[in-house]
Amino acid sequence: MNSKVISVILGGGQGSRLHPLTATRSKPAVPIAGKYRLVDIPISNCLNSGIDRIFVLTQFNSASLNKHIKNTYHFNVFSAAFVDILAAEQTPGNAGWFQGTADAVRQSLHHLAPFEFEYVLILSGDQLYQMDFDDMIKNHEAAGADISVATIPVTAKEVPGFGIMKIDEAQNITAFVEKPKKDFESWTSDVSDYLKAQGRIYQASMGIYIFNRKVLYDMLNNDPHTDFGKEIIPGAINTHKVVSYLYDGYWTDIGTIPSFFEANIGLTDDIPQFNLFDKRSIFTRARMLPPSKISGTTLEKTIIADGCIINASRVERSVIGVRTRIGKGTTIVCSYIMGSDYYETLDQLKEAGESGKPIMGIGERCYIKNAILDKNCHIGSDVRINGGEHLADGDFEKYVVRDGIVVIKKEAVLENGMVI
Ligand code: ADQ
Ligand code: ADP
Repeated sequence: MNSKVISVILGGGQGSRLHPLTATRSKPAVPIAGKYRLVDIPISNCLNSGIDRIFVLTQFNSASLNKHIKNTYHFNVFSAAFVDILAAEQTPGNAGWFQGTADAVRQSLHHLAPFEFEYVLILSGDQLYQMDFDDMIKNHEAAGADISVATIPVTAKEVPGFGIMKIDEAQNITAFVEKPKKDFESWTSDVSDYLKAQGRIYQASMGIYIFNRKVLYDMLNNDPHTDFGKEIIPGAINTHKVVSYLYDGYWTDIGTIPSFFEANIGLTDDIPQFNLFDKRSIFTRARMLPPSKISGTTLEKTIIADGCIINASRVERSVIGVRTRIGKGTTIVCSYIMGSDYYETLDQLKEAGESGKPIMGIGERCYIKNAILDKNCHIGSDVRINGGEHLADGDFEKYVVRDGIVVIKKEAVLENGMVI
């Protein structure tokens, strides 16, 4: 295990871009890929890279995040490993929430101080990728860097969403601008013909940083700025050796509803860009669920988690999460069904059948397309959810529409025959 590095995962600000999935939970606890939670991705990358001392910073402390971390990442008495959640807290010296990414790390420095380490690895909590941080650390050491920034080539269309940089031949970052909205043509970099052909001619920050311990403490204690991308990194290139670590694997942001949706549905591709079937495990809670039971269903490019009971007619290009029940005659296309936190008992199911109240899961003869169903939804029979570009964005009592994707809120009850 790497005794030189402590990792800090930025678990999220208010998470408003993932609303309503973050209405009752903090962003790191949002379920992804049918059985994981967002925070499992950066934590697994750390563990697979030999980094086993991890802090997760979050703006609010949710029961589901605490429970997930507590039940998943337990280490034995012979190891110094830990995954600790640090929620924004009021202290005598600080009355409020984290003001930004750097401020969140600044307020957490006193929790890191007692430990022995040389580097702090700072990660975002809302990205999907598999990366060997050990290689980035070696690059950092070989370059004699004070700070390293992981870098990926992007297209002009993507530029306004990223910190864009100029790099010299020795991989030093010589200029950095955060999310330029226009007039960024002069920020192109020299890239390979392969990348040029894809239009990926700008070098972007992935929001993944390594700081030398003293550099981080000095900068955050002496610089009042609150954000890494806007202030700390652009300022540091004039005063420190800031080096780029070029990354060429799959990496995507999952911080918005459309990108979160695409990332989940992308897992159903023949050869997904993010490979769950890899010798590097993605860790998550071991739930001891029964195997899924499927009857009369045509399945096409679909991922099904444990503990489901599926009697649908057809499920296509979808991700079906833990404990999902789907009734007969139902069709699901291009959707992410998160599943349920628990099973209803046979008595509850019988009672629901008699009263006509939809049971937890999805009823019979439904049609669901371009949708995300949060956990514990009760979708009645003959319900039609037809997401797509024809739907305008909006926030309703039981669901939200974002870029044509219908997001059914957690615990929502959709009565028989409801049409969206
Ligand atoms: P963004 O991702 O847009 O850009 P930001 O919104 O600051 O930057 O979020 C970075 C990460 O920190 C996210 O995971 C976010 O949820 C989390 N975060 C934000 N505020 C937080 C807070 N107060 N407390 C805890 N966590 C918080 C950054 C860089 C760009 C870079 C992109 C790559 O600023 O330069 O290109 O990441 O995605
Ligand atoms: P997951 O499998 O998603 O990690 P859990 O199995 O831990 O989730 O359950 C998630 C939440 O559901 C927990 O807060 C748990 O207390 C709650 N839960 C479990 N059983 C029931 C139930 N019968 N009724 C209501 N909530 C329940």
